Amino acid sequence: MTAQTWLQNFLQNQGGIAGSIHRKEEEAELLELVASVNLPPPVVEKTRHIPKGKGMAGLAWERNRAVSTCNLQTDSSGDVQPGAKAVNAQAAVAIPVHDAGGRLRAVVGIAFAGDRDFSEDELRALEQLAASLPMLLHSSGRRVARTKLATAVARIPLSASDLAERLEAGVEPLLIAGGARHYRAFACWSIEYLSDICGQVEIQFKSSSSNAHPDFRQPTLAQMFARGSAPFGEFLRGLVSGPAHERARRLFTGDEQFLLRRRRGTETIHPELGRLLDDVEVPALFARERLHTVWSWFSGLGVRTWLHYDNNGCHNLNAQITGHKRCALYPPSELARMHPFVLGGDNPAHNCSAIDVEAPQPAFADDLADARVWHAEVLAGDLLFIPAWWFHTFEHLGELNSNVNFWWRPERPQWNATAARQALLDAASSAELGERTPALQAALRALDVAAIGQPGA
Ligand SMILES: O=C(O)CCC(=O)C(=O)O
Ligand SMILES: [Fe+2]
Repeated sequence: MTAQTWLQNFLQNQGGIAGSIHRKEEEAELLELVASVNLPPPVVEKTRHIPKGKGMAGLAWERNRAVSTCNLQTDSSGDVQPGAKAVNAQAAVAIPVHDAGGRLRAVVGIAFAGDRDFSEDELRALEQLAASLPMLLHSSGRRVARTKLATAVARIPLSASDLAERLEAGVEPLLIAGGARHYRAFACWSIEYLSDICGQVEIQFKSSSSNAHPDFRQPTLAQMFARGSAPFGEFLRGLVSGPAHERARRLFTGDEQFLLRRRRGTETIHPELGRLLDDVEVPALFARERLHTVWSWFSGLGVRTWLHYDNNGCHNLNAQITGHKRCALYPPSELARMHPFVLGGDNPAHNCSAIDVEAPQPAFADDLADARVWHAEVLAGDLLFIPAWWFHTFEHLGELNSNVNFWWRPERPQWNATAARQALLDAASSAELGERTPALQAALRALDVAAIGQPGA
């Protein structure tokens, strides 16, 4: 079980509506956020690291006992940080969690709907319940190593002097804070505006049986890759109306309709949706000749894009125009732990992982938890840089999420496990292999399995 799952269960059992886990390393001077439920992004940002004595969690550490408030919104004790008001809840408790040796290991936060006073007995009961957590965080050396591997993607300004070089090098993801705020799209994209300019355009969109896109939870390829069609304006209105689970079932991406493509020096702009390009700007962070493809993305609350790498070998700048997304990114060296669908298998989406990150299958859960991961909260106006070959998956958290992303070919293509494996796939698909006999399928599969390698090798 991960800390996130533990927290979800804890909230459910205690009737909490929002919560957090901050971990404390043995010698650390700060608490570090390792799991959260229903915290608005600015609160996540502000509470990523908490010093002793600051806010309810910092005070729970300092006082070594649970700290509670009857109402976060109206608290006047001084124990609650003003920023905590952004959490949509009232009563709250910060619970210190100790290991068997009595050392503080974590602080668990839980918030409830409505005012509530907590008796000493209730607080002790919560402490006892929360005490099952340190086993998760520190039950073995392996777990300790595992939870240390999460990195917050660095937020940097568009004006950072060496930005273009850092992107070209593609060593790690970056969040260019406010890097798309100057786009006209940032100021004016709304359902009304988009419907005015492109509302009649007939589009196709992904139509999932769940919130996952593609929906690899389904048994057949037809269900995994199902599509619907509608005029663009009608599609957009559907994203923000109707029951919550319905809103997450639809996703429009450039798979359905690209905005711009540049191939061998010639740019092709989509005759109808290409109009959207007038409201954005191709980033000046790479040479225009290197531009490969521009896509737009539109979705409602709750969509999950499945864990995958972009198989075009391009660097990617993804501009968040409206809404916001939470993203996890895994470096190409983690290929084996990502368990991509193998060549010669039933699933043709070879750049996608077999892992359902929202409910990891037992066979994959340890590898997913062991993989080094970068996390980013992408807010409207931000530009997220996804280096070539990095795996990524997004949770869509705004009411209307709209993005435009720009892929360009790196000047010096990188060679890593994922790039090498994709080269094998590309060679296999361009080779004239004739009819694929079972023996040939098995051989291709063996090659791909060898290229993917073993976790941790
Ligand atoms: O926005 C998303 O959910 C996915 C974005 C993505 O996969 C990409 O930009 O390559
Ligand atoms: Fe992608």
